[in-house]
Amino acid sequence: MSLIAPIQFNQTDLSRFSNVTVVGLGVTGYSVVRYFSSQGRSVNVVDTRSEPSMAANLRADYPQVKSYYGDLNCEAVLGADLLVVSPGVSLRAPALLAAKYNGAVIIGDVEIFLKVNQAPLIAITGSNGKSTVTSLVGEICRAAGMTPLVAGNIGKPVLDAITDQENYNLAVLELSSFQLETTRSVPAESAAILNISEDHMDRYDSMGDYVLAKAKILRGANRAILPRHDERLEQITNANDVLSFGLDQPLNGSEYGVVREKSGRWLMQGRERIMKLRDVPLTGMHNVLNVLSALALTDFLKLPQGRVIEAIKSFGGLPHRMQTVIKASGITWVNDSKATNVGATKTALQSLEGNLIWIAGGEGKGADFDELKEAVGPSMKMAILFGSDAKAIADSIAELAPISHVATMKEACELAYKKARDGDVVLLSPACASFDMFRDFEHRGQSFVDAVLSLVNGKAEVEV
Ligand code: UMA
Ligand code: ADP
Repeated sequence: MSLIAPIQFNQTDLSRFSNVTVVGLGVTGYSVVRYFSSQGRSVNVVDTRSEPSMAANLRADYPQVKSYYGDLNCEAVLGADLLVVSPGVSLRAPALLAAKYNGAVIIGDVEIFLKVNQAPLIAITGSNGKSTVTSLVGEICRAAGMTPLVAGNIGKPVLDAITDQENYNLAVLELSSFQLETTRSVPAESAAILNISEDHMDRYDSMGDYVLAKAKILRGANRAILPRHDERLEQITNANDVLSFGLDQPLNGSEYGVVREKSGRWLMQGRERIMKLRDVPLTGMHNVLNVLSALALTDFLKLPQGRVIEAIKSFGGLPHRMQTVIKASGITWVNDSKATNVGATKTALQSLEGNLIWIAGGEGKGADFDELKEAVGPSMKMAILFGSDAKAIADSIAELAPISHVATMKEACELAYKKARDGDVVLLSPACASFDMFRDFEHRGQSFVDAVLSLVNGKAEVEV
């Protein structure tokens, strides 16, 4: 059975459903409960954990909501006519398949949002760069005087904006492949697939399934924003317009790119210069691609260009993405904890100069770490590995760099501190999810920052 099974739900009116069950009680599930409750509707909640993260909030704020914890295989799922499923829950869970067989409709929070949202929509997906581009688009629109809602996979559940009656005149949504699985189509003014590289292979049968989930973002879009020269993506859109971005020269007004002139490199739309590349404050050419895609995504709004450029110039990026923590004794410590897949780490390794000590590992989500080989060169002094897939990474790069295994982030940083010399870069870019050792990527990044600052500021003792 395909994971990307068509969703049967095609009515604006949710009132035809009398038995609504919210599956998963994280931030999404809780926001769905809030939304239905604000409409005077009752729902049930199910979760496989015995004490889900929002259970205490539910008990305090919605004591009337019936909860079923520990197993999805319960009457609330099997007897439901509408299941609103959180992105982290696989649609292949046997209880969900059984409910679907019994006739239940399965949707996600984004599908509900899209039915009630009145504002123009910009939608963004991709394997990497989603949060960076989503935030930048938000900043550009804000600088141009708009009031954007920035929500979705970036961390703010979309329905909260409706429940809280937020005032916005543009919705900028980051959408994950999981969220797109439970969404029928996305009526966006412009929708981007930033890039595709392997991720979440523990949830998809193949890259084809993953690409298809991502491609849903183009279904219903007026304009598709796509990377140039990606054959997989070029053929899957039927949007009215396609704008492309890439690091090569753009040939016409629907292409964004880079041109080298005597005065330096310029970001261009067709033959029109937009801004000098050196005025982009973010490091790495992947971030130039991110800026170009943000320009393409906002093209339809025809915003004042001066404001747009100012917003880009003052965008410092998000924490935990190639963030310099400190430069001390000639050593640069970089936190790239958000690199939760091989593609992001490959980009990080390729964009840094100088000798490198690389800290990586975690839960690999079924990834093929051989992909990293081409990014591991002679400048890598050592790789320090931890977490459940440390051995798999070590197996892939064994002949390319010296490897040390450690048990904790503190040990990793202490070892890097001992080995690093003037001019070296110490990079945390795990290529893995964090949940085997940390709450989330922020917790992992903060553990790195704390350990580094403690070592550099002399608070921690290390035998050198
Ligand atoms: N759960 C089950 N059964 C399962 C799996 C999960 O009951 O088989 C329960 C868990 O016990 C937990 C709840 O579901 O109580 C968690 O739900 P969730 O995993 O959907 O997480 P939320 O807290 O609702 O956060 C989700 C996104 N999480 C995932 O997609 C895994 C957040 O993206 C997103 O910010 C948030 O909605 C708001 O839209 C996080 C993420 O890691 C950052 N996304 C992935 C990524 O970026 O790679 C896709
Ligand atoms: P996402 O929301 O898709 O996870 P982020 O903007 O949070 O994307 O960045 C996640 C990781 O991907 C970081 O390590 C970052 O340095 C890297 N990254 C950002 N943009 C790109 C890109 N265009 N191509 C490859 N890697 C990228």
